[in-house]
Amino acid sequence: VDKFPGYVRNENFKELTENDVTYFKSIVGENGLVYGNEDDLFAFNTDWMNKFRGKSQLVLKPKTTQQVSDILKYCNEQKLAVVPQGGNTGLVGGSVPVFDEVVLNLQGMNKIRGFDSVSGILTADAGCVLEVLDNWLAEKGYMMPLDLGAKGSCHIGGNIATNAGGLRLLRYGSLHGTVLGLEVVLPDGTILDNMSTLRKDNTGYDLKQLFIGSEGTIGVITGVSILTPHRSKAVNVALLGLESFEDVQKAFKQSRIELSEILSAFEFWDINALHMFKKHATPKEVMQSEYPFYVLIETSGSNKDHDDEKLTTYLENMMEEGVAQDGVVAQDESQIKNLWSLREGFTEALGKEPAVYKYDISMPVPKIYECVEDMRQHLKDGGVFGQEDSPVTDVVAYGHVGDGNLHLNIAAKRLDKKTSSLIEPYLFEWVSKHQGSISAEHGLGVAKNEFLGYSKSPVMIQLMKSMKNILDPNGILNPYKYLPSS
Ligand code: FAD
Ligand code: 2HG
Ligand code: ZN
Repeated sequence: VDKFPGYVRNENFKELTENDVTYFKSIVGENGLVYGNEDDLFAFNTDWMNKFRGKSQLVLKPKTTQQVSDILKYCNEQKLAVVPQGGNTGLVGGSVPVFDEVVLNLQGMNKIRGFDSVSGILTADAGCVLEVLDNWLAEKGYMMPLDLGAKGSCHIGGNIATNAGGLRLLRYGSLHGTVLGLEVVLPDGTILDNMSTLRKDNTGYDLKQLFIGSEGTIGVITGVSILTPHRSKAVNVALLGLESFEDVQKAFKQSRIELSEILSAFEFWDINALHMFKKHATPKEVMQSEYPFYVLIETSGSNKDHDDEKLTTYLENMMEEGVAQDGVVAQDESQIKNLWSLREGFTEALGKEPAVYKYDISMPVPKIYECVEDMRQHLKDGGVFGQEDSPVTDVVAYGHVGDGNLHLNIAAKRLDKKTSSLIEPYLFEWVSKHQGSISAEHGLGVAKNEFLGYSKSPVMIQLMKSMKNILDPNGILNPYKYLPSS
């Protein structure tokens, strides 16, 4: 399967030689690389969705910042293209090579560097797995400020490189706020030590911000300083069943008033998402009947009685006012886990479909479901959805309501040109018309880079290209991605 149709290898990049491999061995040692064996290389060449696959012959696994620096210095001099890779859970094809780029995988850089239990500031290597950090912090009464379904595999460096949002952004904010400092190796090998542990520092341009969400195109993140919140003593999770997206919005608006400071997540999914989950996994039954929409609400606070009372009153009000048709509160840890695993399980369930067109868009909250309904109708009108033999089998919606972030997933029997040309650029035009973003949290990679113009002006794109040229004049870092080719 040609996973990168239409791409042409940049002939300015050198092809890997035995001499190069010998040189890399002198940096990372025999055990610090994977070379030549297709089977061993497969997992590093293939993305999480099995949608994109490159042909790299070499994976390097440095253990120190100095090794990363030595590798990049050499690659830059030799014009060897490089793909930085974390846990390889990205959903836009950014973490795998397009052609024969060297994979620079950060999994060997997994040490916690320090923790200040007064301020809650954690410093760590970029290759630390998010869940490992979270479990480590749990013992100290703290938690990571972000959480996502891929926590067991994704790296904190990968999270920062993609500016991942996740399930609790509503409460703890974006990485642009919680990341206090970064250590980054620039494409020429220069180590940029910006590992600040200060909450406040208004001295000069805030350079670290440039690397948050830069998807490995201007530097390799090797170290992270991040502000972590206290782990809440009392956590509640409730599930609501609702009739309409109008009601989802009412429930959200009211949750901000009634649950206010203890609200830590407000997630939604539609009945199609539930059916998709049920098709590929067995959820623990939590509600007797099915509803067109579901909302998962999490509260996190310091006083269980206080939180219980608030949540119960909120749920009673929602039921009395007819906003929610049904509501349950998880009674223990395992029920909380079940509800979250249902919400976090849609991506994996969809991954079991023969093909999925995946979109991650943001827009004003009232527009979210209009977008889904419009797409369903558009695909029906286009003759690819709604009949027994249609290629599209379902249009599934879920997402982070609190962030105005919709995950629109179009399941299909196969990927075909007619369907994809009906979806793109139609969807991006729709999003742009409603002042939205074509990529809310997953980034651009190779899946969305050519459509950047729907979310950013020509002046902004030109400035981005100029910045890329300043930092990476040879264009060795993560080529063919992120910025539009023309
Ligand atoms: P990778 O996939 O390895 O890399 C992603 C990008 O970052 C690539 O461009 C890569 O080149 C670059 N990169 C990686 N590490 C570095 C580094 N150290 N320095 C420089 N560049 C680097 N995303 C969300 O925002 N919210 C979610 O809720 C969410 N849920 C997910 C659930 C599932 C089941 C899955 C599979 C993915 C989900 N994602 C989500 C997408 C994804 O962005 C995140 O999983 C994560 O942030 C990627 O981290 P990673 O370490 O796997 O990075
Ligand atoms: C989520 O919120 C992730 O579950 C993945 O961002 C979204 O599968 C998706 O499209
Ligand atoms: Zn998400």
